[in-house]
Amino acid sequence: MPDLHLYGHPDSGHACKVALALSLAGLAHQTTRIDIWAAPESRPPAFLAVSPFAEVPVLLIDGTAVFQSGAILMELAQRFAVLGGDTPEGLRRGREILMWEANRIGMCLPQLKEARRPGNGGLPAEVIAWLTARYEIDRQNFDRLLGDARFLHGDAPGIGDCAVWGYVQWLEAAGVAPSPAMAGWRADMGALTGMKTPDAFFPT
Ligand SMILES: N[C@@H](CCC(=O)N[C@@H](CS)C(=O)NCC(=O)O)C(=O)O
Repeated sequence: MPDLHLYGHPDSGHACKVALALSLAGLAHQTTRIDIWAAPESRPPAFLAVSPFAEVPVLLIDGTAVFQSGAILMELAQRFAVLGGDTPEGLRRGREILMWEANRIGMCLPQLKEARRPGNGGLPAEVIAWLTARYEIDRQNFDRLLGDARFLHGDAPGIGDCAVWGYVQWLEAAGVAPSPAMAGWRADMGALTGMKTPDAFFPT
């Protein structure tokens, strides 16, 4: 079993995606919490040496660094044949959901959440309205992607579910609401063995 070491922070939905995948797949790993609110240059040298943009998440696999949450999820699915990675169809589904999430949900919910963080200067009202309108389209499309299934990968969760969970776990903090189907999916995700709070994923 390779040595796995995840750098992340509980406020990072991108890091939570990877922590959730490791947990659901039962892959033993170490974590190091990186203070993403501190100046990048003040972060630990060992982390700065492996993270090209000083961002989390980074996963070390036997000392080899992989960055970008979607790339890490694909690496885990393929290398360990987990979370959809055990079949060509599951891998394809994972790639499709990951690309969609990164281009859509990942381009509005993080910004909406950050705009409402206490102490943040916020964003102009018209920017909030534009991001919210984008999210509302994403919510409709989530419902289409889920269809009648329990998870985005079907009967069991896959890397696509982990990717979407990253920021959909925080809809209320972003000032938006789930569709009924999305609310049901969140409840099912929340009940999974292996689901944890962000703080539990990245203990101090
Ligand atoms: N596209 C990247 C996004 C990574 C990212 O934006 N990480 C943020 C936290 S969510 C970060 O490390 N911010 C600290 C900084 O930029 O200094 C991914 O999918 O991993």
